[in-house]
Amino acid sequence: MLFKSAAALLTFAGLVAAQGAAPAAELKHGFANVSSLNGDYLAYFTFDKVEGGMNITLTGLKGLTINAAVNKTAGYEYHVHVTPMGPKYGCMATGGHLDPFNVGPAPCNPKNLTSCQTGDLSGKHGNIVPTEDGTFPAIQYIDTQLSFTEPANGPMVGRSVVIHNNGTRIACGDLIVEGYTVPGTNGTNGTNGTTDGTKPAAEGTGKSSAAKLVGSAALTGVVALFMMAL
Ligand SMILES: *[C@@H]1O[C@H](CO)[C@@H](O)[C@H](O)[C@H]1NC(C)=O
Ligand SMILES: *[C@@H]1O[C@H](CO)[C@@H](O)[C@H](O)[C@H]1NC(C)=O
Ligand SMILES: *[C@@H]1O[C@H](CO)[C@@H](O)[C@H](O)[C@H]1NC(C)=O
Ligand SMILES: *[C@@H]1O[C@H](CO)[C@@H](O)[C@H](O)[C@H]1NC(C)=O
Ligand SMILES: *[C@@H]1O[C@H](CO)[C@@H](O)[C@H](O)[C@H]1NC(C)=O
Ligand SMILES: *[C@@H]1O[C@H](CO)[C@@H](O)[C@H](O)[C@H]1NC(C)=O
Ligand SMILES: *[C@@H]1O[C@H](CO)[C@@H](O)[C@H](O)[C@H]1NC(C)=O
Ligand SMILES: *[C@@H]1O[C@H](CO)[C@@H](O)[C@H](O)[C@H]1NC(C)=O
Ligand SMILES: [Cu+2]
Repeated sequence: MLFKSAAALLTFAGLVAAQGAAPAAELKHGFANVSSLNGDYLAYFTFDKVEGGMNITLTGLKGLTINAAVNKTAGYEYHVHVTPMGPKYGCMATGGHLDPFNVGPAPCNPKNLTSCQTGDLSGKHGNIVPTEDGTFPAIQYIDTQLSFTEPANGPMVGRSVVIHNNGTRIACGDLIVEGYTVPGTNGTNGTNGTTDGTKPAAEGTGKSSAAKLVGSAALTGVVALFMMAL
């Protein structure tokens, strides 16, 4: 009798654990439609999970001309920033660079990824440098550090992408990952750069607040499952 109920309990616990551990749909695709307040600057990013990392493309560039660049040799920098913009606050609300390994703002050496903040895409793969005639080479590469699920304290869900001109944030957009809802947004997808993105800002190092929220949301889910089961 005792054994029976213990076995039943174990089976039950296993079932609950299996349900609790069952992941939502696998996160495979994301995008960020990046723009400035007035739409003068546009860029479309896609992020696809592939073998060995994240396949990133950058297309549809508009307005990021060589003449508009403060440093015409350097062009434009861009990064994954820690937080989404939210409905009102624009590029200034995006925090610093995604940096789960606490690398800090020292220059990134692309030949030594340990020296690079995970979100420092232009540091690792090169800036956006327009050609003299105002066109852009299509940008596509595989980043080996970015992941929708790793590391646990700083995956790239619930983030944003920001383009800078000599440091100044000029355009941004929330990073929307299909199958993932940013905690606290009640199922909405956030916004693109529809608010002021023109003010300069110091770059900080970004640690994940979203990851904590994800963690507590997952915990809430497990607790809810237990409560439902009991
Ligand atoms: C930004 O969002 C607005 C409102 O949702 C939409 O009309 C516009 O097309 C978006 N812009 C880009 C560049 O995605
Ligand atoms: C993002 O941009 C793509 C490419 O222009 C467009 O097809 C899509 O509707 C946009 N999505 C949102 C949410 O603005
Ligand atoms: C990455 O994306 C590009 C552009 O869509 C595509 O041509 C390429 O095959 C992709 N690479 C992998 C490994 O899926
Ligand atoms: C402009 O960018 C180039 C290439 O990144 C750099 O070597 C140079 O120091 C920059 N110029 C200024 C004035 O910051
Ligand atoms: C790579 O960068 C890290 C962090 O800046 C540094 O500690 C390490 O010495 C570098 N490795 C090489 C081979 O340069
Ligand atoms: C460009 O950035 C450099 C380095 O941060 C800064 O010293 C310089 O004043 C900036 N130039 C302009 C025109 O803002
Ligand atoms: C969340 O969305 C649901 C369904 O659209 C709505 O009924 C509810 O009021 C929303 N809650 C908040 C806090 O916005
Ligand atoms: C969020 O964006 C994704 C990708 O475009 C879309 O599939 C999903 O329906 C959107 N969800 C909401 C609540 O707008
Ligand atoms: Cu940035």
